[in-house]
Amino acid sequence: MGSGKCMTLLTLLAVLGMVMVDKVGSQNYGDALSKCILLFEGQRSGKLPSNQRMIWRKDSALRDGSDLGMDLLGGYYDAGDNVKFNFPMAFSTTMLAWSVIELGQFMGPDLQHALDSIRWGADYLLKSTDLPGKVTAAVGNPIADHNCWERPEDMDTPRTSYVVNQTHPGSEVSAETAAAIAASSLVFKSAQHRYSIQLVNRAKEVFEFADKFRGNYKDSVGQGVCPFYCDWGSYSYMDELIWGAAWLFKVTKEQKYRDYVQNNISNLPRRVIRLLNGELQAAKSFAEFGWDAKDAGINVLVSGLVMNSTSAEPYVRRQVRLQRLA
Ligand SMILES: *[C@@H]1O[C@H](CO)[C@@H](O)[C@H](O)[C@H]1NC(C)=O
Ligand SMILES: *[C@@H]1O[C@H](CO)[C@@H](O)[C@H](O)[C@H]1NC(C)=O
Ligand SMILES: CC(=O)N[C@H]1CO[C@H](CO)[C@@H](O)[C@@H]1O
Repeated sequence: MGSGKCMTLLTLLAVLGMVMVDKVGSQNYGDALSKCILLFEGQRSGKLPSNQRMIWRKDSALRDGSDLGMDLLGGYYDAGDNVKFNFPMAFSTTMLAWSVIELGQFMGPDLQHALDSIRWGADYLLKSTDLPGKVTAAVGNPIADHNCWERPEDMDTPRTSYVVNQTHPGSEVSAETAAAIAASSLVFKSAQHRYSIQLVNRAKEVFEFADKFRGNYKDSVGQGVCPFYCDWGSYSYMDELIWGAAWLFKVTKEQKYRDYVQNNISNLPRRVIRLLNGELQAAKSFAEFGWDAKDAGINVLVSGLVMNSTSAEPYVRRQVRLQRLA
């Protein structure tokens, strides 16, 4: 693929961008939220269903996973690129599921589309964890992919599969995948009971793998995910493990998951480390919530679970230094 085609696309987008800036004036948040859910259909990878609303999108990446003898069709492309990064994809699925659990009753006709989006993510995450002791971390060589901007229907860059396992673990991607699958099981609990049970059972297995074989996936699959979606820092996966346990407690009510949250929450690193302008920088994580920092999300989720309990509260605490007054 020559750079000429890429340049033309960029120019076209720049022009479109200028036209659009002109139109931003009305503030129809309902419409914006509907389009946020529609966006997930535009990002779909694999074989598209007949009720696909963005009809200019076609089937793509139909051999994903074949390099490892796996079926990894489906899921979502990351952003403007055609890589499937499982870590942020799982986090998006968790958040879609949490939104439907809390606010689905207010979503009107978009509820069904939101459910379809969760199912599209959950189905792929089930495939990603189909082999015991392995969790898919990404599909598509990111360097080759980022070097040329092609539409997924035409792409000819290597669709390498990156997988973590027992000797090359990845607790952040595995625990977030467990969280996403657990949260999705709650969404489908009454309408699709058997699917929901399948999801709960898988979430438990994946969480156990994440906890038992600890490590950062950047040390296992390296350039398959880094520097794009690395979770930097030592024990940077601890927040995903606690977040995963909190979701499993919400879904199963099993005491061992609550104990896990309670016993491990004080071990959370209090800083997130990021790559900013080519340099690693530390920031406080207490009030943050995003794909690589779960602290504030853990507190909101856990507060709903322990509201009426009298035992010690399993919250992430702001770091307070006690000083002895002279
Ligand atoms: C885990 O993955 C690594 C690297 O991909 C591979 O070399 C190793 O053999 C795998 N281990 C197991 C137990 O599958
Ligand atoms: C806490 O107690 C209130 C009042 O009895 C109840 O409505 C609410 O559902 C309880 N919350 C939880 C998380 O158990
Ligand atoms: C690292 C760590 O402290 N892990 C502990 C988390 O909590 C469980 C009990 O719920 C312990 O078994 C782990 O050792």
